[in-house]
Amino acid sequence: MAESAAPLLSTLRAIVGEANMLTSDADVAPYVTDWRDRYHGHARAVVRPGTTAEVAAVVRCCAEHDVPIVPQGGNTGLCGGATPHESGGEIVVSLSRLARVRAIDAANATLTIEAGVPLARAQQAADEAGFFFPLSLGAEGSATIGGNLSTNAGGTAVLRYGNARELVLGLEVVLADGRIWESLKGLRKDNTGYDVKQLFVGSEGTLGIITAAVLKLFPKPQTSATAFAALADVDAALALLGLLRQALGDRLTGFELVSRYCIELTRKEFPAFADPLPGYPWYALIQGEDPASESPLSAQLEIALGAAIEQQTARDATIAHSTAQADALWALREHITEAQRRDGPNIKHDISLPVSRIPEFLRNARARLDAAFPGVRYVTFGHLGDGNLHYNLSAPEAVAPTAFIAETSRANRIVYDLVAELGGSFSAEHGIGQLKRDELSRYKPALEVELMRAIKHALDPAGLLNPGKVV
Ligand code: FAD
Ligand code: 2HG
Ligand code: ZN
Repeated sequence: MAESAAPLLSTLRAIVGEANMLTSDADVAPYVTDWRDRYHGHARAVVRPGTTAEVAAVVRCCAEHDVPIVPQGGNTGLCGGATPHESGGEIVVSLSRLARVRAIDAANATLTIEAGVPLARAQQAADEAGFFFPLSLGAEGSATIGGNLSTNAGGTAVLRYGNARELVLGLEVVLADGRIWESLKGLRKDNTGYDVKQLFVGSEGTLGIITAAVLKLFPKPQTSATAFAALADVDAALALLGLLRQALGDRLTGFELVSRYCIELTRKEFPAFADPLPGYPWYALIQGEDPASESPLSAQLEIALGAAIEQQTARDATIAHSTAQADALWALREHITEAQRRDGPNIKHDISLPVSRIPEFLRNARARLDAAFPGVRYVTFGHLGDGNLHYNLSAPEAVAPTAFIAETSRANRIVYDLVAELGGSFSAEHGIGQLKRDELSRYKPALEVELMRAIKHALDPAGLLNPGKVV
């Protein structure tokens, strides 16, 4: 480091104020461990700037002192991207105080919002203005817009609305040297060369710190329908997906796959949840939405599911008849991650495949993993409509979770080699962070990694933004 910590910390304190400069172990603790409790780091300090100008001043100060920075939003990321390293040399920059809704442009159907706003609050702001912001995920109460964009988050409505990348029209970003790049015009068309904002989306804090964004708004759904279907196998899930696409078109907004074991695990940890259709190996949670208020959506969904049962694509199905019933079905689905966390440390695989190859993947992966890890528990669920599975593995009952976790590389090789064979990706929506950095060099073409490094060097030549993450 170029200088001792004292002038650095006193300058940072002067920028953000005493109350927003955290240095004691107790104050810093929540910021140096990830949601899964998998990574434990240290930091010189956590700073919480309250404005873009303060973020810029913090970054400039760190650049002058040659001190690396870890940007952090809601700290719900699943790949360790927001956790500082063990060295303790980094400054965590928490964006949580950049939490203002700056503007809603109704005619342009856009929301300009600061990076630290939690996703649920952004949804609420859109709703209050008579619009809909469709990004939706289990951690939306804490995850922030800046984190969502930096990880290019997916979630449960990608089928209809796309990933975070598709929902952004403009960004304000603090660059590695502290300059502010402001492009918050909110244009739907702007063909003036490279689309620079998209470089920052999915870059996980390695190219710049997002301080604000212009987001696309959509008409508010006036009618919605939620159903839960029981399936004999995943081939049937694909057939049902095709059938519902035909029946509902782009009013089919979500199609989630859930295995029987996920339901059992979730009900073990949360016994109050009902078991909607016991006795089948697989389920699909189906969401339909229509901006029209007099929509035949529910009736059409019911007819389509009836036809699916008749032709034995689905074995059984239930349609929610109230918001409470719909919420209960979604709560069961959204608590799988927390249930698996409570059950013990596990190996996560957030994989992406052409939807058509998912049954083949599941058959082959199971055969290979059963042979390597007898008794391994498969916690398989995810966004089937997007070809995105959470193919998570929990330790066999007879094996201590820590011993199983020690086998992560062996399990990853089996899963990711097969994903690569089938033309898929080892990271669908959670990103790379620290967790999948080695996989990036292994599975991404060397030329592509070279291009990524060139971009990183161009935007952050000193390597001070979230070093050791992504690339
Ligand atoms: P953080 O965890 O704080 O940070 C994530 C990364 O972004 C880090 O690399 C960090 O350095 C960087 N970063 C954060 N803010 C900024 C910023 N302003 N500028 C630059 N870099 C920044 N993800 C999905 O995609 N789909 C899901 O369905 C989903 N469900 C989840 C359910 C649960 C229960 C949990 C715990 C997580 C889930 N996630 C999901 C993962 C997580 O919520 C998302 O990755 C989310 O987008 C992270 O937002 P965050 O604000 O918590 O980011
Ligand atoms: C989800 O879809 C999240 O619920 C979390 O992406 C997935 O727990 C996981 O692996
Ligand atoms: Zn997911």
